[in-house]
Amino acid sequence: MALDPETLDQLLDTVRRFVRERLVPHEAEVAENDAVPPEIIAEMRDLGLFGLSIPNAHGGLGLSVSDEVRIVHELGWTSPAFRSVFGTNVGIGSQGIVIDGTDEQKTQWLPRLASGEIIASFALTEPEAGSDAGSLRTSARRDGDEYVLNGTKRYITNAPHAGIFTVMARTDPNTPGAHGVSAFIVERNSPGLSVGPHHRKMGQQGAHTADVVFEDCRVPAANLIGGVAGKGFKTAMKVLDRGRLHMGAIATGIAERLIDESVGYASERQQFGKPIGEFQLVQAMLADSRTEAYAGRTMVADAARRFDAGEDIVTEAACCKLFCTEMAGRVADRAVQIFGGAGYMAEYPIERFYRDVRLLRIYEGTSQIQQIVIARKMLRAAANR
Ligand code: COS
Repeated sequence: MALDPETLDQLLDTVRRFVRERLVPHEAEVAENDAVPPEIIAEMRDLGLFGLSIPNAHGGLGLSVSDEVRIVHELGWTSPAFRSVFGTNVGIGSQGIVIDGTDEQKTQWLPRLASGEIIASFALTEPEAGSDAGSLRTSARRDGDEYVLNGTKRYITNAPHAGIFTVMARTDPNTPGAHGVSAFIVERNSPGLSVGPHHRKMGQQGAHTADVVFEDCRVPAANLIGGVAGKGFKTAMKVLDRGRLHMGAIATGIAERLIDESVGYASERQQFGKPIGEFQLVQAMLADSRTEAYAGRTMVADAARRFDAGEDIVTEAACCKLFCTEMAGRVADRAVQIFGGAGYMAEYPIERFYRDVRLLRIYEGTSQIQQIVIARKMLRAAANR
């Protein structure tokens, strides 16, 4: 459901001020300490950020995707580690339940995710199954009223903080590929579930990922998402489609911040007796970044509108993820170039953002996976003409 324009404007204004006044001043500290301060997380809860995409009926703000991407765009103005705190509750951790969960599952879990009482993580990737998600090996064997899970999930965002995991596991060992996979809600304190130490990463310090190990982990059969086995891969794909629009929005938001930093520096930094922004070669970099960020923002808004209208947006979501994350990489690279030596130094934020944006082209489906999704759809459509 879309908010009325006035309420949306108020929410956008509140989030914009929160980002610029509360989050930006903490960026360096979060990177240094590899942690978002608890009082900031409490403020995120109060603002309703954990429940942006969860329906009103279950305690969230119930934003349409068009509204969600505008809010997420604002959040892109600061370190992506902040968004990551509630990002899995808004996106991949909760949406499996929102899209395909039973009424009981929604009632049981969504209000607690919307309030931020618990964090949800999305557990698809495995040591041997990344881009080829359908080859996953984690098994879920039915045993009476329970399933018994065995396997390892890798690089799971927010795993160290999660209260529940949406876990994709193979319920039918005789069906290889996507069709033997089911999705489960697995509680953190389930016997047989353990979370490894959080990984050290290139960037995005303050956002945590870890491996999740299932050793004869018992899960009630009632926690099978949607109550029907064999649908988990499709649930995961639908979750990722929506997530790719969200990613497009965050990438364009970060690009806007980097452009703002670049323009500020180009206006002040003097060389050859004048601000470097007066040189056309620097202007070209600024203009290319502005043009590409505008293209990204516009395509995300268009795809979100189509999503809200009920159109099939698989191709458009992949286009947004592909273009916007690659674009953010180019904008970050130009920002380093405009800052010159200062762009390489840790005392300025550019160096940190440069490392942070590198992940955008990898997680929630690499650029190459987006290309495959787009091209396959084109070729299939051509074959059916
Ligand atoms: N929405 C709904 N259903 C979808 C879908 C989507 N976006 N994409 C695929 N499906 C369905 C297909 O229609 C097919 O069902 P039917 O056989 O009943 O028609 C089934 O799912 C299997 O699809 P497909 O044959 O395309 O599966 P593949 O194993 O070839 O894999 C890709 C497809 C590569 C697209 C998939 O594995 C993928 O997205 N990988 C990347 C995973 C990822 O993003 N990982 C990041 C980490 S998780 S944060």
